[in-house]
Amino acid sequence: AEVQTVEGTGTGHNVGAVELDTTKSGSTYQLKDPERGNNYTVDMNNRRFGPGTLFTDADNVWGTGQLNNRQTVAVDAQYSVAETWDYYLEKFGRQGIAGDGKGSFNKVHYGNRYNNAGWSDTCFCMIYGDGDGTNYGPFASLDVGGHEMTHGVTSRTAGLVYSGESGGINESMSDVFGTLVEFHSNNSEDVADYLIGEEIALDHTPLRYMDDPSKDGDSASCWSSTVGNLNVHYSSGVGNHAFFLLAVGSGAHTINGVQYNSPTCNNSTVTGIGNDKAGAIFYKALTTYMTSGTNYAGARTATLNAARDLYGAGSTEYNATAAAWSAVSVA
Ligand code: ASN
Ligand code: ZN
Ligand code: CA
Repeated sequence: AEVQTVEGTGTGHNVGAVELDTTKSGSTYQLKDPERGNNYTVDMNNRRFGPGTLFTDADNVWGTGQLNNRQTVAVDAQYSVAETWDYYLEKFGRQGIAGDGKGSFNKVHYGNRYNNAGWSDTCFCMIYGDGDGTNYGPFASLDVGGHEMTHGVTSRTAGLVYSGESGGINESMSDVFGTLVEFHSNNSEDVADYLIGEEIALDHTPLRYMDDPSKDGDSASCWSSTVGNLNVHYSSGVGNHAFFLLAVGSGAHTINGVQYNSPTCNNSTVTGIGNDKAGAIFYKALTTYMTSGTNYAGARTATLNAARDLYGAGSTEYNATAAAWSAVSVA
């Protein structure tokens, strides 16, 4: 059958009404994006194994916003992949996760009441559970999608090993770029913040807080010699806190109606340089200077090298990068 790109529309659970680029094959539409490496979404039909079924539709209007429609969370997942693709392309000229123009795919309705999302290097794909319905709803949302795709970017670049301090930095990179995707998307339903996973818990309690990671009760806001012993989703706090300080700055800030209060570990005051510059420094560090075994001291050096390349040694941006790491006890 003749195949062409067409403009579809959809309504997700978290992202509301959005436009989607889809594929027309014969008289049927497929949830597959030819503008972005043929990213596509399949329904796992609540199984954990097997290929799933590509979402298709008769009128190219996808989902209803209601969870009794199986397409609804597929819209959230497909949209978050498109937004992540566009973020990396527009900011850094990166064509997809591997930088080769090839898309990935989403497995939604993965498992039964499954409380997680994830990236797999093996399938070059993402899984999204529906949540248990008691504490969590479906996991497909902008920051989670950006987080999971960034695991793919990290795997294809620095290759940060997923344990110890390098594992915490790996997790932090996913939180940083998931957050920057959320800001770049400027979606009216999923308002951008420096919180991670605020859309997925039924009571909207975030999984993580970048301004002061220890607010979750488990994460580290400041580096210590034992931080690498924590779960990587908690040792990430040091990197998340450094990024918040670099982008926004220390102390109290209200952004998009959300209040933050970011302490420093050394009683310093840090002045932020904004999301775009902080993101550029972290991206260049991740893709140019970090390696599989980079620890937090190495992350400081990598971001300073990136800041020097982008803005010059001794620039405001370079000095802010140094100040942000010092403020989380990475000297
Ligand atoms: N959603 C989790 C993450 O991406 C899955 C995991 O534990 N790796 O971090
Ligand atoms: Zn992760
Ligand atoms: Ca968020």
